[in-house]
Amino acid sequence: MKDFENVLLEANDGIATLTINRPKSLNALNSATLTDIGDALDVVKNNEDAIKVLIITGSGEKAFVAGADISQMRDMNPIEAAELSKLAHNSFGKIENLKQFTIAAVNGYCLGGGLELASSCDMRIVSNKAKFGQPEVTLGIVPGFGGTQRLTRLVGRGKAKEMIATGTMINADEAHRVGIADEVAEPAELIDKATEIATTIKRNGLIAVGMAKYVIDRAADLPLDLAIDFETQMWAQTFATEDQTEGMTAFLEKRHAKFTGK
Ligand code: CO8
Repeated sequence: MKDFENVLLEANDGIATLTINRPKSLNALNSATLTDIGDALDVVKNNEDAIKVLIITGSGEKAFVAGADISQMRDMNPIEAAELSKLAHNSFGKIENLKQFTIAAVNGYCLGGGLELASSCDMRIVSNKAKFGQPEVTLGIVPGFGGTQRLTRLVGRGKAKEMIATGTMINADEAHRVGIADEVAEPAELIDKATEIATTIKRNGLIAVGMAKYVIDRAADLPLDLAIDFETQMWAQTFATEDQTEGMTAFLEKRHAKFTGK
C-alpha cells in the first residue's frame, strides 16, 4: 500500500492494519502524524473492495499512543491549538465515517489523544498491560480531540469526569469494567484476537456492517421513537441491495453467502 512517514498501512486478505509509527515518542500525535492518519484513512475508504475491516495499533511494545505531541503543543497559541484540534477531528471523524469496521488494538499506553483515537474506533481490544487516561488537566489543558465527548459516551458522565479531572491512569481490567475496553488479551495474543474478530466481521456484507455502525452511531443520542424510525429506514434500504438477496438465498440453499458489497 502507500508509504507514509509516521504511519504504516498494510493490507492482507481483506484486513488492513494502520500502525502509528513514532515509537521513540511513544507514538505521540503531532500534526504530521495526524495528517498521515487522515491520508491513510482515505486510502482505506477508497479501497472498499480490498479492505473490509481496519485494525489500528501502535508501533513498539510500550505504547498505543501516549497522547498529542507535547513538544509541539507547548508553544502553540490558541489559533494553532484550534488548528491542531481541527486536524485531529478531521482524521478521527474519517474513522467513524468509514463503512469498514474499525478495531483499536491497544498495545500499551493509551493516553490523551491516544484514548481519543481509540474511542473513535468501533471496538477496542486491549493488552492486559495497557494503561488508559486523559491526563490533559495535568498539563493545564482540557481534552481537545473529542475526549470530553466520546469518552463520556463510552463510560458515562461520572467516570469521564473522574478520569478527566484526576488525570490518573486506569489499567486494562478497569477499562474493561467501565466500558472502554471490549476485550482484554495477553500482549502476545492481541493482534491475533483483533484479527479473529476482524475475520468474522469481514465475512459479512460491507453494506450491512457499514449501515449497522452508521445507524448505531447516528441514532444513539436521538429520542427512542426517532432512533427506531431511523433504524427502520436503514433496514428497509438493505432490501435494495444484492447482498440481501445473496445472504437470504445462501441461507435457503444451505451454503455460505458470497457478498459483493452491492
Ligand atoms: N508527547 C511528546 N513526547 C512524548 C509523549 C507525548 N505525549 N509521551 C512520551 N513522549 C516521549 C518522552 O518525552 C520521551 O522522549 P525522550 O526519550 O526523547 O526523552 C519518550 O517519549 C519516552 O517517554 P518517557 O521517557 O516519558 O517514558 P516513561 O516510560 O518514563 O513514561 C509515560 C511513559 C507515562 C506515557 C510518559 O511518557 C507520559 O506521561 N507521557 C505523556 C502522557 C500525556 O500527558 N499525554 C497527554 C498529552 S495531551 C493530549 O493528548 C491532548 C489531546 C488534545 C490536544 C488538543 C490540542 C489542541
